[in-house]
Amino acid sequence: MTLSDASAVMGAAVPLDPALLTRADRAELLRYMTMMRTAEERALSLYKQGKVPGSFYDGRGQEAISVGAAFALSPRDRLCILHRDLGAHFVRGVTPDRYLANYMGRADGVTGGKDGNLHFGDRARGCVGMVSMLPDMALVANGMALAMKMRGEARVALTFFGEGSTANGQWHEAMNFAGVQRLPVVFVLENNRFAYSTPNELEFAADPVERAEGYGLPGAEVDGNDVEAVFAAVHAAVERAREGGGPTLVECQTMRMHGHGAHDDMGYVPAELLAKWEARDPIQSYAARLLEEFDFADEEVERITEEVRAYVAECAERALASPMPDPALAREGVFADRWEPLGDGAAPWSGWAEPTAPQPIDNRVERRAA
Ligand SMILES: Cc1ncc(C[n+]2csc(CCOP(=O)(O)OP(=O)(O)O)c2C)c(N)n1
Ligand SMILES: [Mg+2]
Repeated sequence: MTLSDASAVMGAAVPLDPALLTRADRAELLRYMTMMRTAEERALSLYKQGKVPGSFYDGRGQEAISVGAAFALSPRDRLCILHRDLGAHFVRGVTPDRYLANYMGRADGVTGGKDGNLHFGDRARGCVGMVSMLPDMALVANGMALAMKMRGEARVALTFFGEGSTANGQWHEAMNFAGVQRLPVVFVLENNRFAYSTPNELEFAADPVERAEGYGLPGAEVDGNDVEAVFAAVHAAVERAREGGGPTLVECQTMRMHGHGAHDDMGYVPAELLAKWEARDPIQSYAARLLEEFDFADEEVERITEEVRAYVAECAERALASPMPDPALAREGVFADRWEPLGDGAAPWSGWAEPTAPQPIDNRVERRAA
């Protein structure tokens, strides 16, 4: 089994049809990964300037996972996004100015200044606010998936979590319940080799993907630094869930290229390990692949990078100009005082068209002509 061959571990699942991603989609995949990297670099520099209260966390090296996975969903699907998955927020339509403003605790942040971190979800875009206790978002995703199943909707819930989360009891309950109920849920596991300073070999004796069978669901293992491999595996899992086939655990092998947070110098990570993964950088390797395999010109790739840099710089100016929140609003929105459905957002990714489906909601996506 090779790490990049999702179809090998997915058994009978659909291998990635290369035509499934258009040229425009491929440019978007690169754009979103670059946007995540650039926005996080900018946030880190704001943190170092003392403009971010508290601490700072990023997903450097893991951009292919959140972008590839979120790209495989359609607008009416639902997401539980965690602390290394900024790319998924961007794919759903959160903009870097709102992300940067959030980290600085400003009024225009996604939480309006209530959280100075990544513990947010943009409800309007179908994303649930992050639950910090790990991996409780898996239980939230199960709840949404159960509701979708009970209503007969062809929709899917997806949640991310790190490999450290798989050692917590809640994780076992989530897997078991999803398996028993055949829930339309996709579990995306980011194995970035560490939970804080604890390495894989001290985390588990059996890799989590090998446990999937014990819960009665398929496990897929993919190269988490290959955005198309992640897309392929998650797309197959999403289609399976949508058709009533139940949950899938997709383990993405990757590396956390920064410390747990900006306060962590990760002196415990062997230099050779970092060097090995640095050579497999998801953004650089995808840019090279676009040139070699998909007939992109150097200038096109450079233009994407330059456009993203300029856009993130503009967004940073807007975030810095955002005022501090009005203290009178501190207690508003803390508890729900009315029922509000999650929105479907205006997910701006190309290629995936929302079907004009009759009730019950059938969210199967159809390809637009390339
Ligand atoms: C139940 C619980 N215990 C401890 C923490 C503190 N904590 C936050 S992130 C983290 C490490 C999680 O590691 P992993 O799941 O591998 O995710 P990664 O940070 O590597 O992406 C811990 C222990 C928490 N959020 N929830
Ligand atoms: Mg981890």
